[in-house]
Amino acid sequence: MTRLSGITPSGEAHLGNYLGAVSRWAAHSRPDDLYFVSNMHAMTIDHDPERLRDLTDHQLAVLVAAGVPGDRLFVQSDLIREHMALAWLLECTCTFGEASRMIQFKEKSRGSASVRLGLLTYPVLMAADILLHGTAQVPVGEDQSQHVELARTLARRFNTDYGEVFVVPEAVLPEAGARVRDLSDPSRKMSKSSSEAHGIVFVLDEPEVIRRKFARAVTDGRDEVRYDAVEQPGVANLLDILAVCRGTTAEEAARGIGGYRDLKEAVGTAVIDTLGPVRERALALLEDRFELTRIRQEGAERARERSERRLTEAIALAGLA
Ligand code: AQP
Repeated sequence: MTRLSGITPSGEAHLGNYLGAVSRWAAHSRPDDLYFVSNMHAMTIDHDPERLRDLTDHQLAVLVAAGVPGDRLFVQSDLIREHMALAWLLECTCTFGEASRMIQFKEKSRGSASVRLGLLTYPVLMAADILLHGTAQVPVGEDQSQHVELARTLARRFNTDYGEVFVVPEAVLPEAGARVRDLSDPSRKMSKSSSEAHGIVFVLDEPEVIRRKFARAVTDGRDEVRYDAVEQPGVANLLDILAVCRGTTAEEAARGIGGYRDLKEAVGTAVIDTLGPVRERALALLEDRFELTRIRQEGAERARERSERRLTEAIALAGLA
């Protein structure tokens, strides 16, 4: 029952990635699960090769430092031949209409004079990621469920037209996790690609930087610490973060906190305590190139072994061997 989840190195890992996804992957992963750094997905828009290389290592180091088991991890481009071979078989299974109907493609290409072909075909690459590894379940939010639906369609069509080879995956709701909002604008989620750096807390931020970012966090003029996501979204975001770090409910987290200054102080401290050990381990790994390379190579070997037979069979069934 393989579950597959990925993180795209489109920027540095932030508190939202950590509390909403990575810490859960570390705490609840099962032996068959796979986690990967989807660095090939970071190329659908302008990118700097050197930065992409660094961010790929950075994301891998954060995953390991957070406690995601090394034997369930790999970097997508370490299997670039495998992923691209299957992506081609699936591109020739997918219609142009299906690819161009993807909502994310429409949204991300709207108003852009020059749209990369990769932006159109990226859901097919995602289908290849899913099908190559025999994934049965893909934990995704609403924004990615259409892509999993496409992977299901392509798996069924390939199985019917050429022969049974792919597990037909299903989208499953990720375990309820914190949805962390931008500290400078709580109407939007904390995002790697946001332009307002002070609204994002990065996993590798120094403690003083974290404290400063929380001190500047947007709240409101009431100075009343209670959980109301509609009327007080900034305060609710801080309480949500505090609650996840402390393992309590947001209402419990609010108890005993007199004003916004105290709230910001408390949440800053809780986040520093939560991220501190992860930051330390990740920085140590980034210094230790030998260890990071070893983790990467072993992950790639394991993922390749697991997927090899399926890919060889699909290539043969399609008439290429
Ligand atoms: N703010 C968030 N709160 C909770 N979970 C979040 N995730 C992302 N942002 C938050 C979860 O992190 C995992 C990896 O994310 P991703 O790399 O696949 O891309 P994303 O969701 O598009 O993340 P970003 O940071 O917003 O990146 P950009 O700016 O490049 O689009 C996922 O499980 C995601 O749900």
